[in-house]
Amino acid sequence: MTTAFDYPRFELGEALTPEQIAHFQRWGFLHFKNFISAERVERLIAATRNVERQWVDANVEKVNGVPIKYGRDLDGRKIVQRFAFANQYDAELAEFLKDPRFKTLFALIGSADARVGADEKDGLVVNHYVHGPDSEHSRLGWHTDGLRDIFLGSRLNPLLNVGVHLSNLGIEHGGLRLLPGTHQQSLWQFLFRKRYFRDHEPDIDEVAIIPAAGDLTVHDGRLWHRVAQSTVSGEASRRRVMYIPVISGAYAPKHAQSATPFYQRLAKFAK
Ligand SMILES: O=C(O)CCC(=O)C(=O)O
Ligand SMILES: [Fe+2]
Repeated sequence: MTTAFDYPRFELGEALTPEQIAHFQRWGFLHFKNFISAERVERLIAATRNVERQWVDANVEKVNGVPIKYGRDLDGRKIVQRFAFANQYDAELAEFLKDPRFKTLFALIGSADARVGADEKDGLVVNHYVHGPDSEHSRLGWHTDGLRDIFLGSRLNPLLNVGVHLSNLGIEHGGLRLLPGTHQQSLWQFLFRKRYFRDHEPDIDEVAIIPAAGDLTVHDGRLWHRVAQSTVSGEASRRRVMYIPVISGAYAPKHAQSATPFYQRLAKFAK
């Protein structure tokens, strides 16, 4: 079962504090309260709906080579459950990525070329989970976000995955589960600690991230994590979270002709 490792919640100021940096270095993640207001949360959700409408209408299967995951909402309506590069389809989302506060996090990467990957990796990812009869997306197996770099044949450049949480969660709603400290591990452990995307079992050492809407989290690209399924179903299980890649290394923008990365096939097991 999930342990009650009660980790500290921080506030994001003008600069990271030594305590925040030390926590990140030791555990590989940080949780900041109240990054955006409830009103901003609503606007961002509306923006994702706008993108969803465009993609459902046009039957968009991939954006810049990255497959878009569809499912059915509780009322049977077709919805997007995993967006990639959503920022390229909505001005509000594009603007959000320019929030100067994301730059405060660059210090965690310790690399002079740290940047928000607006047109790299998967761009702005939005996950919309709902636990209902026809939802295709209610959980996600154990993985690290850095594996894709290994598959792409490049070395693992420092990578942060910055989560902006748009739903109020309790532990019963499932959600992000992290294995603290696993960002400092051997390559073997990085590759084989668990079976990528296939393993869903809770880990005795995992930590449950329980955010309120508007909170921000950061995790290291090498940290093992999963998304637990909600133990309640229906409307109460709805969970939306956006992920912003903060990356380093050679600039590698994606475009409409980009090939589908091999690791995306692994992610197919993600149910
Ligand atoms: O939904 C989440 O909180 C995490 C999703 C995730 O790990 C991913 O998309 O790589
Ligand atoms: Fe992930």
